[in-house]
Amino acid sequence: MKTLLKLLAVAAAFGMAPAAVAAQTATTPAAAQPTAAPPSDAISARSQASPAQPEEVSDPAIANITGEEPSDATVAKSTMASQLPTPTYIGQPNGTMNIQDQVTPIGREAAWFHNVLLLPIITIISIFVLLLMIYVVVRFRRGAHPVPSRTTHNTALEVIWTLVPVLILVAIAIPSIQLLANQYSPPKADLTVKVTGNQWYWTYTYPDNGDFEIVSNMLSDADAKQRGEPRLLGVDERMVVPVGATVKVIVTASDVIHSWGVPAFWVKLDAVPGRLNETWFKAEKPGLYYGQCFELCGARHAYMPIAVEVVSQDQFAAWVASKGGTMPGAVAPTSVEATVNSPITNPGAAGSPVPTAGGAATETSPEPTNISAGTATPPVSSQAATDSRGNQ
Ligand SMILES: [Cu+2]
Repeated sequence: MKTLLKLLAVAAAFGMAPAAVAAQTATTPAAAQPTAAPPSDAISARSQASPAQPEEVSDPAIANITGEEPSDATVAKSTMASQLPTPTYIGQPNGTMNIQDQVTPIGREAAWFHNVLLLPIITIISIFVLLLMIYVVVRFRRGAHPVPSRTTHNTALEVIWTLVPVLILVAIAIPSIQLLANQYSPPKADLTVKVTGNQWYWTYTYPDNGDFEIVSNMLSDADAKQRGEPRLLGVDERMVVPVGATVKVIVTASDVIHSWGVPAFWVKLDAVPGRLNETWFKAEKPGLYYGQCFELCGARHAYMPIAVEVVSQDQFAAWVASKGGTMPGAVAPTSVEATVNSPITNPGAAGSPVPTAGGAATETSPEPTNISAGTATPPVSSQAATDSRGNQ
């Protein structure tokens, strides 16, 4: 028995632990990072038949991740208050160690994978190895155990320490590969948004809705405070999408590599100049969701936040009309133009149709007062020069 314990201890310290850790590192990044390759139609069709992780499994696991709904006061002065109802839910870092509450099917599946499977396995293995090492150090120190054992083989033990890591790997691999397959298998897109990273702001183009473009700059501290938005996360023009719609996101950049991501959607994708990367999300909860540029892209990398507002279909149609766009297959209501103002940050552009020519993009550029009061206010001419449509 002593021999068995000794061998088990040595095996755990030098054999099983690295194997298990390797399993984590081998599977986690692949599962966590949606990548760029466009899925084939065949895979898409299959994905619709096989839904993601069941909600009843994942919901309890993530129900207590954040638990903090923002107070009404926080969002009372929302940027979009003039035309869209105040967001009732805000996805943003909340100061806890856990990942944000997930509002997409993929996000819930991935959060379940992380919280229910990976984290317990990592914890159990780490504690097990730690205890074994403490035991070995104490029990077999020279003073207590002067004559070492010369045992070299134990068939049963060798079978065990081979099988257990294999089973652990299989238990991780099956949901991991399923998650990866689901990420690569988006349902048919209801809406396409092209996201372009620029130094240091984002532009969003809606090719399905008249190809209008909005320029999204971070709010200055003063503006953010005035509107009740979080510092360094609030923007003057949010990306707006309808709730429950499958949104295809085409991500690119005009200058250097950026990375567009919204943690609450479990979406993050590099924005590479000259390349169109694709991802998708399906937000199932109306609200306002914040993200950041996730790639070190220059001096103001930290000051190009992302804000996505998820609204009802009607509100989305009204917002599209306010930007001069059209809904596919529908005539934009003309009355909206009179009643719907552009977000309060950009009243000058309200109601004016977005020009289609790339060179005229200066008309849609934000007013200078909308941009943070820092020294790095991007000149209007540079925004026109980096118009995403000019790169196509
Ligand atoms: Cu960036």
